[in-house]
Amino acid sequence: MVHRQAVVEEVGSFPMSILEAWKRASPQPLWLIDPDRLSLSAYRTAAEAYLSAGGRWALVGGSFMSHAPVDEWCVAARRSVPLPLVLFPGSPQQLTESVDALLFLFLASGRNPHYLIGAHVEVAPLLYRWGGEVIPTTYILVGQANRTVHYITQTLPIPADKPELVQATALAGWYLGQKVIYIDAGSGADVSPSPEMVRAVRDRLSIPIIVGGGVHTPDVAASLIEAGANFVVIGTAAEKSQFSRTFWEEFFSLCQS
Ligand code: 1GP
Repeated sequence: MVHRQAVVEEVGSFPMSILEAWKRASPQPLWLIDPDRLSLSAYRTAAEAYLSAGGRWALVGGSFMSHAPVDEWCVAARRSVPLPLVLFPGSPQQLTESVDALLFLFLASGRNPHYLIGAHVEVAPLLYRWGGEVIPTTYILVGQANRTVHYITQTLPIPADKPELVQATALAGWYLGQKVIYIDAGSGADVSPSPEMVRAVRDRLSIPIIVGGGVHTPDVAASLIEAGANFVVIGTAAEKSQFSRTFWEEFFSLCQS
């Protein structure tokens, strides 16, 4: 079998992967969809509001899902709106071929072998057969150890006052060949990752930095972008806004000013 090269976007006559597009994109908010919390009937309106405000990609996934089968959800979502979806998988059970790319998460802040190599070996043959774009991502949990992701992964986050540890962890991921850094305070966190953490990583690395968890306002998102983030992930706050177009317009205008 020939392993397909993922091609999801074209600029001129040059095909471009999502990772390449991310490297060139201006810093911006990035919507995280939890299929457990967004019905397919509500998805179309929500996605159109995001696209019209300037959204170009969305993450899909979550550390724990009990209702929506991710595969069915993504198949139907892609038929409904042409918004590229990037899987942010909480477990191998969330794998689906109906996405445009997948974050291959290396949970570098933790010391649980399952999230450092175990799950990766389980899914590698499936990814090979799929042949889509796999984005090696150093995933760093920070802040207070009170989120679902800590319980599910049985790992401790890096304390909020240790940007130098976040920096060292990101560097380790980069030396291991990973292409993106994701600093996450966990969905619904009271406090987002700090600009100091982002700055510490940006001081050392030029690869895309995604930051999320507890970003509730455009001001916080703008401060993270100012510190060097390429993407600020917004999940819970978008849900609370009922995915309104004004909500996204405010985020995009402050993040891109
Ligand atoms: C969690 O970074 C994401 O993994 C988004 O978090 O739901 O708090 O926006 P929120």
